[in-house]
Amino acid sequence: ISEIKGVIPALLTPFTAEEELDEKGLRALISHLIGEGVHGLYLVGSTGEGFLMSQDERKKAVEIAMDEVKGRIPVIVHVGAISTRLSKELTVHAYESGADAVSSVPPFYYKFSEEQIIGYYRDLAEASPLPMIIYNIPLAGIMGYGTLVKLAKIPGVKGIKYTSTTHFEITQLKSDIGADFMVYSGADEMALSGLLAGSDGIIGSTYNAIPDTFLAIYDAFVKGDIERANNVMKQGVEVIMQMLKYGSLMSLLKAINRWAGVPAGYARKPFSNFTEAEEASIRKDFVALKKR
Ligand code: NAY
Repeated sequence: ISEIKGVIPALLTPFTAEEELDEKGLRALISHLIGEGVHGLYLVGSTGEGFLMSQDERKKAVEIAMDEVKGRIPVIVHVGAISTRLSKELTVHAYESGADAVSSVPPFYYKFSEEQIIGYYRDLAEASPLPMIIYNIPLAGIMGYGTLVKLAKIPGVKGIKYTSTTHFEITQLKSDIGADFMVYSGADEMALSGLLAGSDGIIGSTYNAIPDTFLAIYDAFVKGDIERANNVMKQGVEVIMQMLKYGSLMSLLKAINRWAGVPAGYARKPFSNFTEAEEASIRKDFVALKKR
């Protein structure tokens, strides 16, 4: 798992305007991002609208992606579902499809106990030889530090995608669990902070649209040029804050790709897509932002 590091887009899943999984779009987006130089991909997570897809669609998206990537960069597959049984099926499928790691949010909605959550991860870790990356994100209910430490000690659990802003816990995890426990920082607007706290990589939604920004931050960080990293981060924060204004991030990230000639499609309902007039006006906002 130590080779999975750097800038890792939480890949969008392109759907057609009729909401069908868009194989051509998915392939085009992947080949575009690999061309931009990203270091890995995180499939069917929150950004990938995984929870809006059927089991079969999730599997199909993974198969298409693995075929398009062809081993060029590592792939992490998000296998989270509320039911252990469903998540295990996706885990085994990810393994058989050649993924490099799996990742999962904790089971949510029913307020499962800590014991049940630990049992969930243990079952998934045992379901395949793949390293499991736990996924702490407010959308599924943030797990406390004590729980994270217990989870990190489960055999097969090799890392965490840390999508919370309390970055001192990244530093703590690295010293409490060990330097080889992989940490991926998931708050795009805090990418540099995450790296400074000790993260091995950064996984995020906006990397689908502005991978160059994060590749520049990562490159400067690795070379020790923190001033340059910080300057690029500042510009990135401005763009991300603009992106969050329209209330439908996945639709926006897909639209930005379409404007650049990458057919990333549309988001699935209940997410809303923009009308042509809305897109034209949003596009102007971004052109204005670029000129500043
Ligand atoms: C995933 O699984 O798709 C992610 O990694 C998504 C992480 C995102 N966090 C949330 C809460 O949605 O990329 C971030 C987020 O969109 C970004 O930081 C902008 O706020």
